[in-house]
Amino acid sequence: LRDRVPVRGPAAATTATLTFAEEVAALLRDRPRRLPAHALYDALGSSLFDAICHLPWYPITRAETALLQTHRLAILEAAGRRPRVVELGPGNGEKLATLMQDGSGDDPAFDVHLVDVSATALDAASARLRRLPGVAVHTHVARYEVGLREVTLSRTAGETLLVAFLGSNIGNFDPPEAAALLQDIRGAMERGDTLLIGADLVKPVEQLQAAYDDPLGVTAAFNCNLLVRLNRELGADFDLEHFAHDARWNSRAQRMEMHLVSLAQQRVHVPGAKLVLDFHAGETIWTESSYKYESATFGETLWEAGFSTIASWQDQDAGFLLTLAAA
Ligand code: AVI
Repeated sequence: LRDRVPVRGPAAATTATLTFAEEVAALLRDRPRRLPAHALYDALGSSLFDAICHLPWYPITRAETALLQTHRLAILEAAGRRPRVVELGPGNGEKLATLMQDGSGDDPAFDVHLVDVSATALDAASARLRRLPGVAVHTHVARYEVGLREVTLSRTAGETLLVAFLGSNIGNFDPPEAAALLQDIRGAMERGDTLLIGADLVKPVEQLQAAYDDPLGVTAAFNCNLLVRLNRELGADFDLEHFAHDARWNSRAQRMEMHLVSLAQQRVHVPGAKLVLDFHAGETIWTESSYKYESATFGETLWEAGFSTIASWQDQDAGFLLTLAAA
């Protein structure tokens, strides 16, 4: 999610040309006001996201890990047994570790490439994966499509590629951006390569609401930490007592939205972005979108980008779909 700027929602990532301060300035001036979703993942934000993944109300990670555990051999078999593995946005590396868990023995090492714009995220994931026997880890601090191209440039003849795009990361892109990203990924792959992709599905609103506004307040902290980050990095004076986490289901767009709501009329200074902001009570800063897919049509989304589904596995309780598709 940290590598493209969605069309209308909160920017999922920085562009190559804008500095963080410039990007924040442009998005906070916009109406509705926005902040870049990739900025959620500083060191504290990444730890809070890890905590979210353990919450009983956030089933995505558990469901995906269980599906990977159950189907790992089928996935690796279809991917060519010893594929070169690329993960886009690896998080803490746990999901890929589930897939690669026994790379030991006399077989050649699994070559694993991790791509993310955040060096901090890559450090955590590579440390975890390097502990596995028979796994050689390479990191690429780059936007997804750039890192993927780097990986494909060093491919050896006959080697197949397995691209992993897990954890519903696709959901953090607006549909046109998601389509363009999938096409970019397909463009970097060759026939015989495979894509392993997770997608969170539309489900009852109460479940979504609990997942994005959990009773422990961890997701609220994850969202509000964006303001802590702006205070630290851009010298802003956001008063955390005067903003609140707000998670809403947008049924027309089929997405959960995270916002930060101003609880009062107030003025905030962000000197690092040369901004003075006047908020009225109830005004929001839109920080993230999480699109939810329909299992019946996700295959079509992949097909339109040039992939054909090999197999898909669904966790019915969690409403989560893991799909293996051929390039
Ligand atoms: C990383 N991404 C798939 C998460 C999601 O569900 O959209 C980020 C998240 N936001 C709130 N909770 C988790």
